Amino acid sequence: MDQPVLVDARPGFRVITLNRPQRLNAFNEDMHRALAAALADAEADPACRALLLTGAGRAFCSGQDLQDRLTEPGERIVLGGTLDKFYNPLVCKLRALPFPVIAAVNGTAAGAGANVALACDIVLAARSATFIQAFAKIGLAPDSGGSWFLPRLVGRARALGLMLTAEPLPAEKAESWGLIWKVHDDDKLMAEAEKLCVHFASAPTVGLALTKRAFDAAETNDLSTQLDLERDLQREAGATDDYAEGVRAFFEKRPPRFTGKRQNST
Ligand code: T3D
Repeated sequence: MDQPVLVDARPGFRVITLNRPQRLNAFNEDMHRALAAALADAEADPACRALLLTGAGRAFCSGQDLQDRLTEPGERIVLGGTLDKFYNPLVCKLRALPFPVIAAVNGTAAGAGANVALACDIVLAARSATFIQAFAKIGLAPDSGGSWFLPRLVGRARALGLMLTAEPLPAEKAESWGLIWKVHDDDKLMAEAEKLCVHFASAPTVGLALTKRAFDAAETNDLSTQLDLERDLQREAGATDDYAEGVRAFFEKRPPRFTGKRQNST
């Protein structure tokens, strides 16, 4: 049987591919478990300094596998358990990983699939890709962070429009609305995403992880709390070998050699 998730360990980063193309990479429990294991494995590897998440075939991910939600007439299903067990921890993990996570949205990203992409730090999309908040089409409310990410990224009017109509948002519009970072031609997407990972594989990883933490905390902090946090995070960043190397390299007029080490050597 095909693996629901493929992992390719490259020098300094990993490529994780959702691999249920016959269902447009819809999430079932096997794929959730495999993805959680792949993320834990990447996090535990000190050599992993970036992660690329993409989908096999023509889609990124079509959200929950609806085959697992088909009921007999009159039968009702209790939702929420899968969110507690899988989707919510997945979104939190993607945000908390101590290195940049890049989504390469190679095709349709629908329902939870769209919101898992938006939970990544940098979202790149193929020109032909679309983002669909598909929940309204089947009588559901948003999940996997959609009601949190969308209004923050594109404002309430556009967010609610997307949610209530479930209209597909083409990648180019997603880019111009500020939902995602960049669009690339379909045949260039993976090369561009990998180029970014190669860049992050020699970046000052701890500083980038602290940057993620600052941005996450800023969602709820007031300015003075955030200023205090920035001070504390800067203290941590300043204690890294990479900061010392960055300053030395600046004065020696050469490119820095960042190790990304999560613990400094002194
Ligand atoms: O625990 C919980 O359940 C709560 C959590 C909910 C999280 C969610 O994600 S809810 C939202 C679930 N997702 C959707 O509602 C999207 C369903 N899919 C679509 O609307 C369309 O497939 C797309 C817009 C994504 C793509 O359309 P199109 O025309 O390009 O492809 P298609 O022909 O509809 O799909 C191709 C095949 O994939 C098809 O199978 P077939 O007919 O060739 O055998 C289709 O059934 C299958 N497929 C697509 N999405 C899903 C799926 N199979 C199962 N689950 C899917 N989500």
